[in-house]
Amino acid sequence: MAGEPQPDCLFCKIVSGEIPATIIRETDTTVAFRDINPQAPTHVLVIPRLHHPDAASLAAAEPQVLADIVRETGEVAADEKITGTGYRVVFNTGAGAGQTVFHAHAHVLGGRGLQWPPG
Ligand code: D5M
Repeated sequence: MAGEPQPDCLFCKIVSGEIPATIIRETDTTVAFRDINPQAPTHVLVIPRLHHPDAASLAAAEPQVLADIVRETGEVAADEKITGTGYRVVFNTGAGAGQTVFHAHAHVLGGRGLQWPPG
Protein backbone atom coordinates (compact mmCIF):
# COMPACT_ATOMS: atom_id res chain seq x y z
CA MET A 1 0.00 0.00 0.00
CA ALA A 2 1.25 3.47 -0.86
CA GLY A 3 2.93 5.14 2.09
CA GLU A 4 3.96 1.87 3.71
CA PRO A 5 7.43 0.31 3.45
CA GLN A 6 7.74 -2.01 0.47
CA PRO A 7 9.84 -5.13 1.13
CA ASP A 8 11.55 -5.05 -2.27
CA CYS A 9 12.17 -1.28 -2.40
CA LEU A 10 15.82 -0.23 -2.35
CA PHE A 11 15.09 3.25 -1.00
CA CYS A 12 12.77 1.92 1.75
CA LYS A 13 15.78 -0.17 2.80
CA ILE A 14 18.00 2.93 2.87
CA VAL A 15 15.39 4.69 5.02
CA SER A 16 15.29 1.75 7.45
CA GLY A 17 19.10 1.41 7.52
CA GLU A 18 19.04 -2.09 6.04
CA ILE A 19 21.16 -0.84 3.10
CA PRO A 20 23.92 1.69 3.83
CA ALA A 21 24.07 5.07 2.14
CA THR A 22 26.02 8.27 2.60
CA ILE A 23 23.26 10.24 4.30
CA ILE A 24 23.93 13.97 4.48
CA ARG A 25 20.61 15.34 5.80
CA GLU A 26 17.53 13.94 7.52
CA THR A 27 14.20 15.39 8.62
CA ASP A 28 11.08 13.82 10.10
CA THR A 29 9.76 13.25 6.58
CA THR A 30 12.82 13.11 4.28
CA VAL A 31 16.28 11.59 3.85
CA ALA A 32 19.05 12.99 1.60
CA PHE A 33 21.99 10.84 0.53
CA ARG A 34 24.70 10.79 -2.14
CA ASP A 35 23.88 9.05 -5.40
CA ILE A 36 25.92 5.86 -5.81
CA ASN A 37 26.60 6.73 -9.48
CA PRO A 38 27.14 10.50 -9.45
CA GLN A 39 26.53 12.41 -12.67
CA ALA A 40 27.96 15.70 -11.34
CA PRO A 41 30.33 16.79 -8.54
CA THR A 42 27.23 17.19 -6.36
CA HIS A 43 24.62 14.49 -6.97
CA VAL A 44 22.32 13.96 -4.02
CA LEU A 45 18.94 12.21 -3.82
CA VAL A 46 16.21 13.55 -1.55
CA ILE A 47 13.49 11.01 -0.79
CA PRO A 48 10.38 10.76 1.38
CA ARG A 49 10.61 8.34 4.30
CA LEU A 50 7.27 6.91 3.19
CA HIS A 51 6.98 4.86 0.03
CA HIS A 52 5.32 6.47 -2.98
CA PRO A 53 6.30 5.36 -6.47
CA ASP A 54 6.94 8.78 -8.00
CA ALA A 55 6.65 12.50 -7.36
CA ALA A 56 3.14 12.85 -8.76
CA SER A 57 1.85 10.03 -6.55
CA LEU A 58 3.52 11.65 -3.57
CA ALA A 59 2.00 15.03 -4.44
CA ALA A 60 -1.47 13.48 -4.62
CA ALA A 61 -1.13 11.59 -1.33
CA GLU A 62 1.09 13.85 0.81
CA PRO A 63 1.59 17.27 -0.76
CA GLN A 64 3.32 18.65 2.34
CA VAL A 65 5.99 15.97 2.08
CA LEU A 66 6.66 16.91 -1.53
CA ALA A 67 7.07 20.49 -0.34
CA ASP A 68 9.46 19.21 2.34
CA ILE A 69 11.52 17.49 -0.35
CA VAL A 70 11.73 20.63 -2.48
CA ARG A 71 12.76 22.66 0.57
CA GLU A 72 15.43 20.08 1.38
CA THR A 73 16.83 20.27 -2.17
CA GLY A 74 17.53 23.92 -1.43
CA GLU A 75 19.17 23.06 1.89
CA VAL A 76 21.34 20.46 0.15
CA ALA A 77 22.38 23.03 -2.47
CA ALA A 78 23.28 25.50 0.28
CA ASP A 79 25.26 22.87 2.21
CA GLU A 80 27.09 21.89 -0.99
CA LYS A 81 27.73 25.56 -1.87
CA ILE A 82 26.25 25.24 -5.37
CA THR A 83 23.52 27.86 -5.12
CA GLY A 84 25.73 30.55 -6.67
CA THR A 85 26.61 28.58 -9.78
CA GLY A 86 23.15 27.05 -10.13
CA TYR A 87 21.89 23.53 -9.78
CA ARG A 88 19.19 21.27 -11.16
CA VAL A 89 16.40 19.36 -9.41
CA VAL A 90 15.06 16.41 -11.41
CA PHE A 91 12.25 13.93 -10.81
CA ASN A 92 12.63 11.24 -13.45
CA THR A 93 9.11 9.84 -13.79
CA GLY A 94 8.54 6.58 -15.64
CA ALA A 95 10.99 4.11 -17.13
CA GLY A 96 10.99 5.96 -20.45
CA ALA A 97 12.37 9.04 -18.68
CA GLY A 98 15.07 7.07 -16.91
CA GLN A 99 13.38 6.25 -13.62
CA THR A 100 14.91 3.05 -12.27
CA VAL A 101 13.92 3.20 -8.59
CA PHE A 102 10.18 3.46 -8.05
CA HIS A 103 10.30 5.28 -4.72
CA ALA A 104 9.91 9.03 -5.30
CA HIS A 105 13.21 10.92 -5.32
CA ALA A 106 14.55 14.30 -6.32
CA HIS A 107 18.00 14.38 -7.88
CA VAL A 108 20.02 17.48 -6.90
CA LEU A 109 22.77 18.00 -9.48
CA GLY A 110 25.39 20.74 -9.50
CA GLY A 111 29.02 21.70 -9.30
CA ARG A 112 29.51 21.76 -13.07
CA GLY A 113 27.88 23.41 -16.07
CA LEU A 114 24.55 21.77 -16.93
CA GLN A 115 23.29 21.63 -20.50
CA TRP A 116 19.75 22.32 -21.67
CA PRO A 117 17.84 20.42 -22.93
CA PRO A 118 18.94 17.41 -20.90
CA GLY A 119 19.58 14.17 -22.81
O1 D5M B 1 17.45 7.38 -10.07
C1 D5M B 1 17.84 6.36 -9.21
C2 D5M B 1 19.19 6.72 -8.70
O2 D5M B 1 19.47 5.92 -7.57
C3 D5M B 1 20.33 6.47 -9.69
O3 D5M B 1 20.94 7.73 -10.03
C4 D5M B 1 21.31 5.59 -8.94
C5 D5M B 1 20.86 5.73 -7.51
N1 D5M B 1 21.11 4.60 -6.65
C6 D5M B 1 20.81 3.30 -6.90
N2 D5M B 1 21.16 2.53 -5.85
C7 D5M B 1 21.69 3.37 -4.92
C8 D5M B 1 22.24 3.19 -3.61
N3 D5M B 1 22.33 1.98 -3.03
N4 D5M B 1 22.70 4.27 -2.97
C9 D5M B 1 22.64 5.50 -3.53
N5 D5M B 1 22.12 5.74 -4.76
C10 D5M B 1 21.66 4.68 -5.44
P1 D5M B 1 16.36 7.18 -11.23
O4 D5M B 1 15.87 8.57 -11.48
O5 D5M B 1 15.31 6.24 -10.72
O6 D5M B 1 17.13 6.57 -12.37
